[in-house]
Amino acid sequence: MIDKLTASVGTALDRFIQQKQEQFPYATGELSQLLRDIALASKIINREINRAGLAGIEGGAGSSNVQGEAQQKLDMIADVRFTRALSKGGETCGIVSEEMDDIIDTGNHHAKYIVTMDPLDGSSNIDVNVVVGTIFSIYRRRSPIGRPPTKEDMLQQGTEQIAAGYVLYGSSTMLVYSTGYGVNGFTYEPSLGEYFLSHPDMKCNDDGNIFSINEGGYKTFPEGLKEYIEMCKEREYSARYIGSLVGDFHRNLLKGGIYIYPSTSKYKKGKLRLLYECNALAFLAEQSGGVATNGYQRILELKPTELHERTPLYVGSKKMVEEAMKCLKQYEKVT
Ligand code: P6P
Repeated sequence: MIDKLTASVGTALDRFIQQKQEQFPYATGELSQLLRDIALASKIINREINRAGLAGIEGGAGSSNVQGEAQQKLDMIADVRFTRALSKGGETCGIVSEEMDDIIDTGNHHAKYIVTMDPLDGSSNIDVNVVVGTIFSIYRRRSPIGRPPTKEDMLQQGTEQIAAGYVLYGSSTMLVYSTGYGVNGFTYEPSLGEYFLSHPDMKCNDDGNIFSINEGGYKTFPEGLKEYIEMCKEREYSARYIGSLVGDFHRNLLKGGIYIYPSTSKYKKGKLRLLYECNALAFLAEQSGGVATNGYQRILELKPTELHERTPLYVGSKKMVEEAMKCLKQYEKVT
């Protein structure tokens, strides 16, 4: 059993990745390089975001993605930056991105990994200077090495993830990721252009008193969910909703809490995407002691059938998610 690396706070990301790799005698370094490629792209995007107001790159790009959602200029910039970094890095044979309808073939057909990503989640918040994030998952390809990536490579359930993480472009920029041996958080020092370990071995509190949900859709919520929300209010929990998934998830990871995006009248299957939003956060939630479900089933065990399919998401502190599920189930029996 690989014991968790207890690297000291302040360890540079590069050193940390190297130390972790050395714990695996048969590691060939490809995953390490892929993580470095992601970190590099995030540094470039961080710079773009921080100057968005001055560089005329705020606002809509005048196009929409496969979901019919208006794309922001920075959505497209982030998509290009990540795709370019992963293609040039050589360790990824294919990418699924929220911003592109089909699989992106990087041309690296001898690479053994694929990446699913939301290059810039919550990008509409940039114009109002609110936190945004990048979300990514890494899987081993299933198709034979040497050929183009296939849909089968991409439609893997979340339990197959080799690694997953997010970048949070907030009051500070952080990279939080897991390779299946716990969750570690790194804070970016722009003057040095490097990430440093700031949050080793992150743990999600078993319980919490923060609930994150857009109650604008309350009228159309499942009845059991309404019951859970009323219970949170009875207990005078804090309602916190940034409208940026990575920001809400990160706060709940640090302080305890639950984030819910249920099925609504507008999004029957929920708004969030399974392949490049929910699976990654579910992986991190479980790796830090939390829980992630669609209200009934473990997110990581959902079998994807479409690249851009959506799912309801209940994620965060174990006791809070389990209590919400109990309300959903109890109410279901009644109706
Ligand atoms: P609503 C951003 O568009 C996003 O995908 C998540 O980051 C965020 O949590 C959610 O949608 C916000 O959606 O319907 O509350 O505006």
